[in-house]
Amino acid sequence: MKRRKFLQNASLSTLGMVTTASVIGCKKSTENTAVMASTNTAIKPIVIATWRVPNATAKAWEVLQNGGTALDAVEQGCMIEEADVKNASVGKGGLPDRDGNVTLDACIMDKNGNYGAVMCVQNITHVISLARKVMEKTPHVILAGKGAEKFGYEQGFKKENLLTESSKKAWNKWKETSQYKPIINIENHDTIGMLAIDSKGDISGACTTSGLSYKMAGRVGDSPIIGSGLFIDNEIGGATATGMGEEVLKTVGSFLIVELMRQGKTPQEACEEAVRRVVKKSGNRFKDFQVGFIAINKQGETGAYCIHEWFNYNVYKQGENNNYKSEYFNKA
Ligand code: SD4
Repeated sequence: MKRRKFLQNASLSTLGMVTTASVIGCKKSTENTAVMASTNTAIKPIVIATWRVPNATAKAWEVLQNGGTALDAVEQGCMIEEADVKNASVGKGGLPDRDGNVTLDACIMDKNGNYGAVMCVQNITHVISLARKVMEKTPHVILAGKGAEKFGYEQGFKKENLLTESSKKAWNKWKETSQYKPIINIENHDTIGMLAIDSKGDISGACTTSGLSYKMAGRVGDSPIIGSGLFIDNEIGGATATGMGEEVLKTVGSFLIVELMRQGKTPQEACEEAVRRVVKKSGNRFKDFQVGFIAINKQGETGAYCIHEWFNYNVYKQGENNNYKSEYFNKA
């Protein structure tokens, strides 16, 4: 029995070695080959994150270089943006809803497919860590609003006012017209979705945001929702989203990308297909909103695609932390 298992494993890994090269460039592959190709030529460790977030990817890289897990890396990387008051879309300093309340959404997924999320949380900066606590310390996967906040304080999180002077000023200015019109790429840096592969080849991901600025009170976007703002399958890869959450939710974009990669698409091809689905579903409305995806597969290949120009993303691999401009759909 033992020997048979050994032989099975041996033949699988041999097959993996043979197929790795072909799988990378191959459009169609079976589920098994995608899984088996995972361990040989993979680029690892590696971190990829939405927007220009070099400090966040550097932190995640540091964790990985020190032998840390992908889960620790994505959590600690995202915490950098949550604490940065200059990032108006994440954590402390995030722009508020219409009533002037900063409400945060976040989720995290580990290599075993475990998931934890919080949504509409006030007064706690590091909601990515709170999401991890939900995943690790509760029988649930999502906590919302007051319940999430209460759980946070029980877990030792500090109560903080997240509305900074400059966010308050921006909100007051917005109130002069109270016009609600999402603006494409309003920030140079934005919601952070991060994916990482550690030195063992395991994948995790995280996503954290203050959501759309001046949203209705209680509004939740894609970022904390499994399969929409983030999805990880350690056999295949991971994906995460930024932009108009309502549109990402309607296509369950991140799950779609991972499933497309399972069917043999590269991360780039999968991101492109997901954006095309979002666009198609929207009729002509896509002209007024942005959606961007990034993805990684088990080999450490990455992809990114968005609707409109100027979405960008950071990749830290082989000792280099670079920002790249994403390819985009709307060339009109
Ligand atoms: C949301 N997807 O709440 C987030 C917002 C975002 O870049 O990503 N902005 O809809």
